[in-house]
Amino acid sequence: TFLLTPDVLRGELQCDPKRPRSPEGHKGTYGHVLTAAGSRTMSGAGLLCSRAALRAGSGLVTWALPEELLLPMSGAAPELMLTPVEASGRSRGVWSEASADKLIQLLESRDVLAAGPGIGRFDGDSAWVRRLWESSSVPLVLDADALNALADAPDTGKWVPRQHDTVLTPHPGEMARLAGISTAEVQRDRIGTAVGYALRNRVTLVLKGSRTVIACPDGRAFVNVTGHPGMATGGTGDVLTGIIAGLLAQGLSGPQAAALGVRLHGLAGERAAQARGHFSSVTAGDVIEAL
Ligand code: NPW
Ligand code: AMP
Ligand code: MG
Repeated sequence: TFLLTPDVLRGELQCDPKRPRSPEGHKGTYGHVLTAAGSRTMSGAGLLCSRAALRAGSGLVTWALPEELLLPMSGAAPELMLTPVEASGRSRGVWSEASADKLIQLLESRDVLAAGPGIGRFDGDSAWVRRLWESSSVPLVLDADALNALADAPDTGKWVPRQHDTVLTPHPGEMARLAGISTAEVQRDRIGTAVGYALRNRVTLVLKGSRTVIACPDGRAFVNVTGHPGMATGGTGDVLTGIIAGLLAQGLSGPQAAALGVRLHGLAGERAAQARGHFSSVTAGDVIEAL
């Protein structure tokens, strides 16, 4: 277990926090993120996640959202491309199991999928997440409702193992659902819980909260020291998901993107607090702007 300092990022994780860009690079060089996020009552989660992926440096970002949100969200961030996923009839404005097929098809020309923020719960959602887990051949970041679906899914041990990086970003409540223990038990042993889950499931596990833990599939753990309690505000987790996806799109590995993303997210929160004058006033949108 390491404290996550710039030296540890460079040495242990072989990740240069000031990664240079090639002068020859173009938007295709820096990856294309697909975000699957937002629903009728939580469109903001999708917008924050998608904008954060752009701000983290991804060349292109396409936001997949329920068809009902397409018009209301067009123009909300002109840099984003929007693509509707099927959500018709009774379930307009929300996600359905059929959305997974559309996402798999969209991933044929995208480099990373970030799924979960603001999606909500729906019937059959564990089948949806299994389809993404087994059939997407790109790095995956799962957060929020994608994690709740994963927690509900039966027989995850029998799923086809993923050949690409998988990053899970639970807060302690989501971690408790994933591990089948209480939130208090998670908080009593944050490092042990995160490392145990990462090792058993061969994923990078980001256990959020004060002193976020990044646990790698090889058993190493990193403890972040940036950020502040002002970041305990709606939408900051959705922003982190977008940042990690944006870094994966630029070629970082799961552990590198998770560790650098968590550190930068906290530093951006600190800058936003300076700009606002008090940390209690920081909002998730401020964190994106401070990046
Ligand atoms: P308690 O109460 O302490 O037992 P949920 P959510 C726990 C979307 N959003 N330390 C805590 O449990 C998300 O993306 C949309 C300890 C808490 O009550 C999701 O899709 C927004 N415990 C959806 O909302 C902005 C902690 O977990 C419970 C903890 C639901 O996500 C907001 C809450 O977890 C939001 O991002 C900590 N640090 N953190 C938008 N603008 O569209 C959490 N807990 O039930 O999973 O609800 O996180 O609000
Ligand atoms: P979520 O609960 O998914 O919205 O994520 C909340 C984000 O804010 C995560 O990145 C947490 O690590 C961060 N956060 C929440 N509370 C604190 C805290 N007390 N100190 C530092 N960061 C926090
Ligand atoms: Mg969240």
